[in-house]
Amino acid sequence: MDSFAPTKDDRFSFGLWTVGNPGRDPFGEAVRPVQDPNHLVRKLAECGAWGVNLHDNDLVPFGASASERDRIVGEFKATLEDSGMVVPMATTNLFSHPIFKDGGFTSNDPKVRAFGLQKTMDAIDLGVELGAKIYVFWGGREGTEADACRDPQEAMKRYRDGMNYLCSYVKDQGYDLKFALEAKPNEPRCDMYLATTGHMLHFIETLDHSEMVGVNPEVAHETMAGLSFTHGVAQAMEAGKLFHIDLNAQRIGRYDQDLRFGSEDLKQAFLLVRLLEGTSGSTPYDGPRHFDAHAYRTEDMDGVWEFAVGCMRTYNILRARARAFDADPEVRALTATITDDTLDPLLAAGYSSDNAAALRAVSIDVDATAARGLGYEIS
Ligand code: GCO
Ligand code: MN
Ligand code: MN
Repeated sequence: MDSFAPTKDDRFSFGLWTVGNPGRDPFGEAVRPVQDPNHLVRKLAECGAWGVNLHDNDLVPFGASASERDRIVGEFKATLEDSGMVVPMATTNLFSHPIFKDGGFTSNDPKVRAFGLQKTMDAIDLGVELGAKIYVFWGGREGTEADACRDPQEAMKRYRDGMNYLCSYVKDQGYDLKFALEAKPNEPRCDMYLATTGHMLHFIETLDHSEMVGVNPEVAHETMAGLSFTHGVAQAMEAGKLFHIDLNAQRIGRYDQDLRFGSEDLKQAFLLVRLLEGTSGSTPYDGPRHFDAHAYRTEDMDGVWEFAVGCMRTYNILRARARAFDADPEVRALTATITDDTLDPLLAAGYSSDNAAALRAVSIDVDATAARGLGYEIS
């Protein structure tokens, strides 16, 4: 019995575009055949996954007729039912079709912006029909190469108008759906707007219905920018804005590698799982554990399923390690809160002129405090 084998209780999900990725890259053709979405769902269920996520066109081809759409969706719903799988998240492909070559919501052309909204409203209807509660926005083409083509301030306004429009659409339909915005610094554009989770967190606060909008941070994207993913996720959690997460692996300073979770920078992966699981005592993340990763291009479909199980097992192994770490008496002693009977109440009371006078009157032994070793180096 493999105690790290994934189960539905772990709430692991994969995008259809992840395990279905045929391995095409800018330099080479597909190395694996295109997969039927229904087959992918059944295989994911066998592997121990709980959910499957999709872009509109991962399931319904671009330009499909209404009757074709309904037939495809009907068959997919039957497959979900049979395999006991759910669709926790859905999203729109606003990057593949040439019409989006210079952006969807931020394009200079009102026809493109209008088409982006039309396509997204249809895709929201599809996601809700399949049971999705979270709707992701990754602005794959929202950015520039020729940066003088538009005032980046105007781009922010258009992005905001698009989000406000779609929030109102969801409310008007009475859908139980939240939005999660996914940042990326570059690729496929030279520079993308709203480049990091931090940018997103501020942007969200400028929206009309900010309460229904959070973030979908991705390991690879913050790491591309050389940032601490764990810190970005922690800030989102503390703000109550971690609605979804894209787990994978990445080396700093490269193209978006979307590698198997835990296959690079194990320490960051460990710290991330520790944070999400709240093993140090903080409030855990309660959303889906979603993998937005691709199997190496060296693999056939057997390798893809090994990769999928590997993502989930790695998470479960790291969760066990995080629990053990935070239960370790040595770790507990090192991370225990330092208490001070005089200073704690004074700091907690916040500012008033009396409190400030009392605080200033406390004599702190600066040299002794600075000289104390913290003991983080353990051999
Ligand atoms: C990428 C992105 C995408 C999005 C997906 C869902 O860099 O390719 O991470 O995979 O996550 O489009 O919005
Ligand atoms: Mn990515
Ligand atoms: Mn992603």
